[in-house]
Amino acid sequence: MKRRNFLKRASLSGIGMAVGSTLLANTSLKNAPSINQSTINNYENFPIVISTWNVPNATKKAGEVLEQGSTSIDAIEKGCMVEEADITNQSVGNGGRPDSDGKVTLDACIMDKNGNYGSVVFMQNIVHAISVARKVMEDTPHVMLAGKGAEKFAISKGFDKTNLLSDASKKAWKKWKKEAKYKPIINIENHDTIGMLAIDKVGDISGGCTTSGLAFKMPGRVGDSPIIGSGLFINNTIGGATATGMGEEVLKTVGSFLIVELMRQGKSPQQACEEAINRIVTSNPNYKNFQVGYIAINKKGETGYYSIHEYFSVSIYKDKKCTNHQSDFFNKQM
Ligand code: SD4
Repeated sequence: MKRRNFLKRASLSGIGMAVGSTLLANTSLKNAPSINQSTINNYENFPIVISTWNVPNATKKAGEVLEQGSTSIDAIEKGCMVEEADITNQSVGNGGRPDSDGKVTLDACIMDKNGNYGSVVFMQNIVHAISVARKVMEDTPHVMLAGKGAEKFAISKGFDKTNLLSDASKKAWKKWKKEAKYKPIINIENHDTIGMLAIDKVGDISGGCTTSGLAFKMPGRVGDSPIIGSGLFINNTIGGATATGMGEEVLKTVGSFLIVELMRQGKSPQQACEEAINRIVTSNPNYKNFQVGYIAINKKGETGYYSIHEYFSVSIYKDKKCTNHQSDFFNKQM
């Protein structure tokens, strides 16, 4: 091809020559991320993964998947699966705490670099809700499947039926039942819904969120975690955000979408997370009684995290290392 024609084609596709052949080889033009100079400069810092709570195993797993050159969506699925399979994590997947009837019901969602989204809500008997959410995204014309329909779909896709109620969670439920007080307050110190955001080696962002929801919740209750814009939102030209904590408050403020929009307006991930927490505490005087935590990442790979109360933490995979960090928080007078 003559040099003049090559240059013309490169500029028509919106991809500058500086991006290099690796990116061109790995990214179809249709799916190409929005590229500007600041993102190109940061490619050497990628991949990056950030997760809610101290989940080094899951975060490291996602990081390792990315180091091998896989896509961010693969890393999200593989990373989240680690916590879903961990029976000692009583907030996610197998071993999650049940609802007030003693049934473990899962919510999960996943979102890719092209804005595609899949979720399952109120799904029982299947360990890897994140993988079922991905199948909803990739293999159906829909974005969300609920309850028995989600379970039936999962089984049709080859997922095994499993009793998700562990002995520890059954014991906790029996103890709770003795008091029989319905008080949907998320405890501040100890809950580990996993929200995860990842940038792969070519700078594409995906995210996922998976949970068994509020412990001993009303049967049928669905939180923020599987809801697009609330528990998770990704815009591959801007960044992504995900949430943990009292889902009702995240839903009312559409927290993750808000954070991504604030980043679009120029806020850093940290400033955007703080503003989203601010929206909750200024609109709900009851904020002292519940926790919400947000994490965010932008296209440059900058991260942010913030919560209402103390004890929120995050795991970050960067430079081939996974580290845990305590979050700064709003309610310092408590
Ligand atoms: C929910 N946001 O169902 C979830 C709960 C959670 O750590 O994040 N727990 O409301």
